[in-house]
Amino acid sequence: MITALAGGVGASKLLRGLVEVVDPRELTVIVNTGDDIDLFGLYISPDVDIVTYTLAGLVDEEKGWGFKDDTFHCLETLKLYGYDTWFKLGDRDLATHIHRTLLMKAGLTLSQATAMISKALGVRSKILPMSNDRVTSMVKTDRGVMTFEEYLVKHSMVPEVRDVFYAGVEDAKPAPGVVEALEEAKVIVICPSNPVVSIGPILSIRGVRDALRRAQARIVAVSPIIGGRPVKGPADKLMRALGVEVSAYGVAEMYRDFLDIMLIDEADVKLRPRIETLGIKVAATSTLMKSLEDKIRLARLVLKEGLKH
Ligand code: GDP
Ligand code: FO1
Repeated sequence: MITALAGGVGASKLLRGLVEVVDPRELTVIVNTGDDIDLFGLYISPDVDIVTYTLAGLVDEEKGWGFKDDTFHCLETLKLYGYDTWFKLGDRDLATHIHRTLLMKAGLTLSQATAMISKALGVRSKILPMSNDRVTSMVKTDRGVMTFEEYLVKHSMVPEVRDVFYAGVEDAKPAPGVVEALEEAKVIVICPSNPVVSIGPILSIRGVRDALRRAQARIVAVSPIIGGRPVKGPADKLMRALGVEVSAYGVAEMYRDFLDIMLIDEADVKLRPRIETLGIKVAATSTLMKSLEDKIRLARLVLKEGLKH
C-alpha cells in the first residue's frame, strides 16, 4: 500500500500520476480538512473534493478544483437573491455538498460520507479525511482573524498574515484508518502541498506525527517550493509569517523529524547540502507538473526513491 498525505490542487497533480503507475486500489490518501467551511447550510470539504474529483477523472484540470464543464446557475440565482457568492460553487459540485450534508445530518461521519461519494464517482483508491472532528485552519491577519478559504478566496491573499492556527485540533482524533494507513504503508508520500495549511493540519492531529516517526516505510516528500516560490497559492506568505525560510530547505525543516527523502526541483540543487545536514536524503529533478507525462514521471521517481533499500 502507498499512503499519501495531501492538500488539494498541488497534491492532486501527483496523485493523478501515481494512479497511472500503481494499481489505484493500492493507494490511500489522507486528506486535509482544515479548509472545510459551511456555506448556505452546506458542509464543504474542498480538499477532499479536489482529490475525489481528480481520482474520478472528473476534475476541472485547468482550475484544479470543481467538476469539469460545470455550470453556475444556482450560484448566479443565489446572487440575484442577494447572497454573497465569493466561493464559486458549481451546480454539479453543489450536488456533492448537498449529498454530504444530508448524509452527515443523518448521522454518518465525514469518513463515511467521503467513502460513499468517492464510490459513487468510481474512485478505486481510499480517500480518508484526516479527522472526523472539526478542525479549521485560521489565519490571523492585519484585517482580523479569518478562515483559510476567506483569506485565500474572499480576500485574495491580500491581508498581511501574522499567524496561523488550527482551531479544534487539540480535541481532534485521527479518522478511522489514518494511523493504520501510515503503519501499514510500503511507501509514504508527502505531496507537494502547502506545508502550513494542507500538510500542517494533518501533522497536528494527535498521533499522526508519532505514527510518521515510527513508520517502517520510507517517507518521501515533493517540495511545493521551487526556486524560493510556490508554484501557486500563499505558501510563501504563510511560511514567512511562521518564521520559516521560503525554500525547499524550509519545507524539509518542517518535516525533519520524520522525512527520509526530499525531492527538490533541479533549480534548487544548491540547497542539497543544507537539506542533507538535516539527515534527509535529496533527489533533484524537474518537479513542475503541467502535462500528464510530467505527473507520471514524477510519480515514478517518488516510488523509485520510496522503494530503494
Ligand atoms: P491547493 O492550495 O488546493 O493548491 O492545495 P495544495 O496544498 O495541495 O497545493 C498547494 C501547493 O502545491 C503550493 O504551495 C504549490 O506551490 C504546490 N504546487 C502546485 N503545483 C505544483 C507542481 O506542479 N509542482 C510542485 N513541486 N509543486 C506544486
Ligand atoms: N478556489 C478559488 O480560488 N476560488 C473559488 O471560488 C474556489 C471554489 C471552490 C469550490 C469548491 C472546491 O472544492 C474548491 C474551490 N476552490 C476555489 C479551491 C480551494 O479554495 C483551494 O484550492 C483549496 O481549498 C486549497 O487547498
